[in-house]
Amino acid sequence: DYRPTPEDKFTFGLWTVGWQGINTFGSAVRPPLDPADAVRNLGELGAYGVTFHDDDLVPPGSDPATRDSILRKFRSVLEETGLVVPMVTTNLFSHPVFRDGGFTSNSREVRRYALRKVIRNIDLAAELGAKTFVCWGGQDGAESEAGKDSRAALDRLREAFDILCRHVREQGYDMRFAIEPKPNEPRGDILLPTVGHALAFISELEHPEMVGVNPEVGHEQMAGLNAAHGVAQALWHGKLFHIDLNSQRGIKYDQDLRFGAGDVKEAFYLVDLLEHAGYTGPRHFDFKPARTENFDGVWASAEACMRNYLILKEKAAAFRADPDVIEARAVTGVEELSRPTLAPDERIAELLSESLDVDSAGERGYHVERLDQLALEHLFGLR
Ligand code: 3MF
Ligand code: MG
Ligand code: MG
Ligand code: MG
Repeated sequence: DYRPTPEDKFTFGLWTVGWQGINTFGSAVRPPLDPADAVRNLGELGAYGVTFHDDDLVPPGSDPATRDSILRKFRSVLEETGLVVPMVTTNLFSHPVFRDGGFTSNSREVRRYALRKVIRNIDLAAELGAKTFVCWGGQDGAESEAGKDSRAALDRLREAFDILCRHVREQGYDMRFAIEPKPNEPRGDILLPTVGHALAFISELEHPEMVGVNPEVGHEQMAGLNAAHGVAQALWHGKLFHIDLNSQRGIKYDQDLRFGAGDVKEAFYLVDLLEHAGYTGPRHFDFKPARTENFDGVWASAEACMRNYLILKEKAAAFRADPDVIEARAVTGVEELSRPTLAPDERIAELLSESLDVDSAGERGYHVERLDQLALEHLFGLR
């Protein structure tokens, strides 16, 4: 009956179910949600853990005594429910001080403040046992090239990650970073807009092994890209440190729809990829319960994220086990692609001595449409 259990490793950001529905034109439609209520409800629904931005849990400007009492209460509800905190992240976007960015603000003072904020939050993450620290540089971008030197911004971003990695190493924390790419919103253009840009950036760091990516399905789709392809390349590089599951319908504002509610076919192939590749990290949902909903709808949509993942996981397994699919896969040659093009001991001279009748080879049909139609029929519930 697709009831999730903690073994499924489903996690949610406090900011997801806690989203009050404030958008560009509309005010809040729901009251603030107490983090303790969020944790209890998610626990009852079968989630494994929760994640948060520093500011989601401890309101900015809280005095040390308030911070302590909030953290005490939060730890006790984690203990009571058994939920864990596998990932923590940071808010370098809400406060006006970050209007020109955090790590890449033109203001050096702001950049130094951003580093202090994140380092303190990393210490909290480590205390709570989180192994992944996600960084989304929401305001790190520009509307105009005039006021932002992109190459200098990349220098400062690299400097920031080198400093954060140094802090983690000096403290001896067991923690890795995951960069979350996004093409735009809130900035006209954001630095590291896609998974590919982030992967290239990581290779320039002092400790590239400590930094990976946190792709968000909808963010890749906002750039017109195929999210499953981006995740596949992240896996190929050994860099899928975390993932934000949600969905999106086309190239427009960041919809953060519940997982599965956007492009169902892409969600199916993404779940198939994660399960088949043996991804073991949390299945983290970063969605926004629609503004049409009251709290009943919030919990229903959180439950639906997990349910849709489990349904697609079952569909993907049934697809791969279907004898017609096995036969159709063989016809496409999808498995033949795993065979190296040159044998290990083969010389280039041997390759050059061969010939191919390109006209007859050019006539081959690969019958991918038939295989994809079988996938759709599994999705439609016909097989
Ligand atoms: C914005 C996001 C962010 C990040 C979060 C975690 C508010 O589009 O997706 O959520 O996921 O900051 O790093
Ligand atoms: Mg999003
Ligand atoms: Mg988002
Ligand atoms: Mg996200």
